[in-house]
Amino acid sequence: QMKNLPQPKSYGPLGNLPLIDKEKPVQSFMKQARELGPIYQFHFPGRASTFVSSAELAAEICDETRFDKKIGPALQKVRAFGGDGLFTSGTEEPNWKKAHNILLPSFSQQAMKGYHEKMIDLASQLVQKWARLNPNEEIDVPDDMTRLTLDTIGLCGFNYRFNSFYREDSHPFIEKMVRALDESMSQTQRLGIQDKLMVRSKQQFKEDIDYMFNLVDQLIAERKEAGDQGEDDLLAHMLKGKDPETGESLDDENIRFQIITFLIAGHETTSGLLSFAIQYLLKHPDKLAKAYAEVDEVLGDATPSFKQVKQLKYVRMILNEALRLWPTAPAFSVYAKEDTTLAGKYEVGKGEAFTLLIPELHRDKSVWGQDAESFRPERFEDISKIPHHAYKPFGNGQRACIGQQFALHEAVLVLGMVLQHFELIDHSDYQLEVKETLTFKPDGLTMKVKPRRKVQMFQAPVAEEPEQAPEA
Ligand code: FDE
Repeated sequence: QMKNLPQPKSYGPLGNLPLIDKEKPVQSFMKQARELGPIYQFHFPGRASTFVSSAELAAEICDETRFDKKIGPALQKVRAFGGDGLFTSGTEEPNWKKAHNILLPSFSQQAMKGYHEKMIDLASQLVQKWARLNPNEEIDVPDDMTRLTLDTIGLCGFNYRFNSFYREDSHPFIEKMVRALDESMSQTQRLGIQDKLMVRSKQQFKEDIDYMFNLVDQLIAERKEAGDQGEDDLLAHMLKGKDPETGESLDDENIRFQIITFLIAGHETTSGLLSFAIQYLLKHPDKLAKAYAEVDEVLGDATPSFKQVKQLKYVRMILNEALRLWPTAPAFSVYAKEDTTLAGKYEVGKGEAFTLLIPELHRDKSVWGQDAESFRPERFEDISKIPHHAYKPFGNGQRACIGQQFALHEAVLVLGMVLQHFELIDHSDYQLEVKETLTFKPDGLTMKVKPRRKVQMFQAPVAEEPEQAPEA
């Protein structure tokens, strides 16, 4: 392992563990980066992690000829339910490449056109819900965004309706999934012996995973039973698709892992993204005004078309900037494929791993400027000016987010429709607190809204049609 790297204060056999806020591990690592610099080592009992956070070092570890994605301890735990699905499999595992090849066409621009109408379906459920609130009612922003994004990936991916807007509480799948993610995060921070004693948590973990498996297996079974009805969703592609390289298709167990992966990856992160964007708009009335102007000009009263979503440039810039300050998937890890040198000065042995702290990279003043901490969507006016390895909210290279276009199309469409219909009100003078469940969310963010225009609903005819005289 690398020597002579900065390290925080050590506590005997516990190493640096006591420095972690258990509820906010990534934010604890971010804090250490600010004190220790762009590369440092953090010691857990029995293992160490090396964190990097500058644009210079990010460019190095994003070189795919020398580094590849590492399934670190946290992702290892998530494998209990993500298995060898896309997110939690190593690049060298046969199912990674196979699934990657089979699923890539499901995320092309062409495929987005097919999802557009379904995305509108769910976005209108959100708009209608908010339009029917009484003036004094509060909106729990992350809650409603989670309803929306879960339902969207459910419908676009598997033609399944979670119908989250018709439930008081979240769908049971969410409760179990959040608890399972939480447990995998906690397991990585417990000492071996502590972890063995957590019998109840382990039992719960198993029950939660069983529930997820059952729901998903049922979905697969129902689709198989119904036979091919010409669906053009992820599930259809998984069941029918063949890897052009090997001619093989995915087996049932792997399809189960992929579905769970897409349900998790496809909604937590996008829901956080929309929530952070709203948080920043509540705090920046000038940017909000600019966004209203764009939405009114591009959309007017119309339901957004696919093309109009592409024209909402400023809304997209707002989302890019929210992802810069709070990338909702905040870190990823790589390992060295061979012995190598980092930035000309750090000797790295084969197999050694690095974790990139994306929010710190996104605040590197040497590339983002002195105002790196402020919310300024205008930075994204000209994407070509953003240094290539300074912005990684969707990860890197072949292991980057396959759902990027999906998430952005959905988020632009939803934020566009929200701004089209509502004035956003920061009724409680919200102060940002970031909650972690492997992903980031603004904790406890609520707002109130006032309608800006009439929301389309069923409308009673103004007067009865006069009876028509029978034709002669
Ligand atoms: C992926 C991803 C990533 C990378 C990670 C690592 O490297 O480890 C990241 C960073 C991300 N992703 C991010 C994000 C953000 C957002 C908003 C999102 N994301 C969204 C989404 C949606 C969907 C559906 C998704 N997403 C999905 C996904 C997947 C499947 C993956 C894996 C890929 C591979 O192949 O590896 C990802 N994602 Fe994401």
